[in-house]
Amino acid sequence: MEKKTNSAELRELATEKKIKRRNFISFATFFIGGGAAFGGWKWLYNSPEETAGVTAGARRPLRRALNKTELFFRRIFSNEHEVKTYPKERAAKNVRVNSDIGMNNDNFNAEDWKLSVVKSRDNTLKVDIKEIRSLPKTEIVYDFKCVEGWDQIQHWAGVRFIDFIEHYQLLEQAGMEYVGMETPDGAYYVGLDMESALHPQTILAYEMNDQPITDVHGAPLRLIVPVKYGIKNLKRIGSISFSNQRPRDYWAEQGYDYYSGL
Ligand SMILES: Nc1nc2c(c(=O)[nH]1)N[C@H]1C(S)=C(S)[C@@H](COP(=O)(O)O)O[C@H]1N2
Ligand SMILES: [Mo]
Repeated sequence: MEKKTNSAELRELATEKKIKRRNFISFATFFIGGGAAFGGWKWLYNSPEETAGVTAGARRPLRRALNKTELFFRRIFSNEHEVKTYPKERAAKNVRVNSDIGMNNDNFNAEDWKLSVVKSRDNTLKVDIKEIRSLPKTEIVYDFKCVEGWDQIQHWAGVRFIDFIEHYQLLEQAGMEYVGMETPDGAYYVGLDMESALHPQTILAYEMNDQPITDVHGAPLRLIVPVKYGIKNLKRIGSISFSNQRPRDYWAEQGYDYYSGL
């Protein structure tokens, strides 16, 4: 009887100790873990901002993580991945007009517009719209998506960027990592990774619904890059350049994702 009580007591004591130990462990975990989280946050908070400008000054380690996921997605959505296309009848007749940055320049004259293709620092190719229209034409009907939350099935036609590259023998330039495009006045500008620029569905478009592109939609030539959100689809292209550094990008400077892929 005594013995039983003793052993029962012992067991009780042992359980109590276990509970205490557990409590200790969970408290310790809480404090150490919490401390680590706080330390981690402070580390992130105190780590240097990357150079402001191109990516709106995200903390460097965060940007590294973002760049890693970006690379991951770039591999998945390689050029074998094509966006869904639709029959022409599905295309919107009233095509939505969004923003018009870089398109209110009174000095702009569509008649003497020429596309500047910067081949190197002192070699810029000038191409007029007639010449661009004489290149092989590609059409696409797909769901255009804006980050603001709307989408619309639209019909565009023009020359595939990859065909343009081949025609003007810009393969050396296409070996670089990025393409930059800007409006003639330089007020709107985008940077594109080369994979997306050379994607088989990426076109320099001069027609919408079988008609020359209207002013508000980016006459005489705009970018249609279906693997990206609308923000990257620059209207009224003035110049195209190539580089291994990220070209400046209007919305990335405001904090939007540089890649902006779909
Ligand atoms: N030059 C220029 N291109 C631009 C823009 C702009 O403001 N200026 N807005 C972009 C955005 S946010 C979208 S959604 C599409 C809209 O094209 P749309 O007006 O033909 O619908 O153009 C893109 N290209
Ligand atoms: Mo947009």
